[in-house]
Amino acid sequence: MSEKLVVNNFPPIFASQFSPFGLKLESWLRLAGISYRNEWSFRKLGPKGKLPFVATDGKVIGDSELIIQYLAARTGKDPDANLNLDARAEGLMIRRMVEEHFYFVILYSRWQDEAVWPAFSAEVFRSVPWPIRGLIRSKAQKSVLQSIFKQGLSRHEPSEIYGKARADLEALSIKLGSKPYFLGPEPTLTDTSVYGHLANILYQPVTGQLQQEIRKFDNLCDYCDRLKAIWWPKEEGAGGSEAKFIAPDQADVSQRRSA
Ligand SMILES: N[C@@H](CCC(=O)N[C@@H](CS)C(=O)NCC(=O)O)C(=O)O
Repeated sequence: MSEKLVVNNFPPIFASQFSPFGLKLESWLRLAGISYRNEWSFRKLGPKGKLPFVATDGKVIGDSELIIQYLAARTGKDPDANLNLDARAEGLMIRRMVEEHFYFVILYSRWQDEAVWPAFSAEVFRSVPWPIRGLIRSKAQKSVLQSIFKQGLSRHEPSEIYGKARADLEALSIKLGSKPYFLGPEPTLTDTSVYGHLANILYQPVTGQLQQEIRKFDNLCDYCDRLKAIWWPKEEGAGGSEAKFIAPDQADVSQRRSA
């Protein structure tokens, strides 16, 4: 890549990248050892109308999975390179469950559950000028609530919604067992996805039922602590709070050291 990768994400809150997909992408970049710099915005929603997206090689690419596929091929840095077909299939199924189902429980727990929403929204919209803060906040909430309703999750009772989350977590806990990572002795793409979603809630200072559900699974909590210590050792939250991360194998390190 000719120029440093630019990662567009939401501004961090609670010292964390609060988009699970954004945290997945940044964690993967650290796992792969690819340098990047962040640009944070609520408004720049990328080529697919979503965050995260990246700009590199004169291209703008949206969707964490497509971005990662592109970068792995482009740089030859692919933590999944040695996985066999069975492990790849298992990883895909785990990511699909976490990203296409558990993610909606995260949305529900933050944007609809009254035990979390007031404190969560106060933090998310803190940087919006106060005369328009209320309007932006309710517009954003309306849009998220519509997406959870259209997906179907919020048509259930709260007890059913958190019951579904518990089932996802139990499945993850069983699959992880006593292994350090989901697919083997080293972390892979799938771990960045699971971490991006679980750590986002586990280390969030606003507690709520979803966090309590995660806390019931010791091996998942230990797993998040383990990955946080590798990828985000200095962060107070789940990670993604630094404006800049320079991979150790990049030339800029020498400039930083001599600065
Ligand atoms: N499949 C996408 C999902 C990205 C996604 O849903 N991003 C959310 C934030 S976590 C977003 O941009 N939402 C804004 C919107 O839908 O308007 C990925 O892997 O990047």
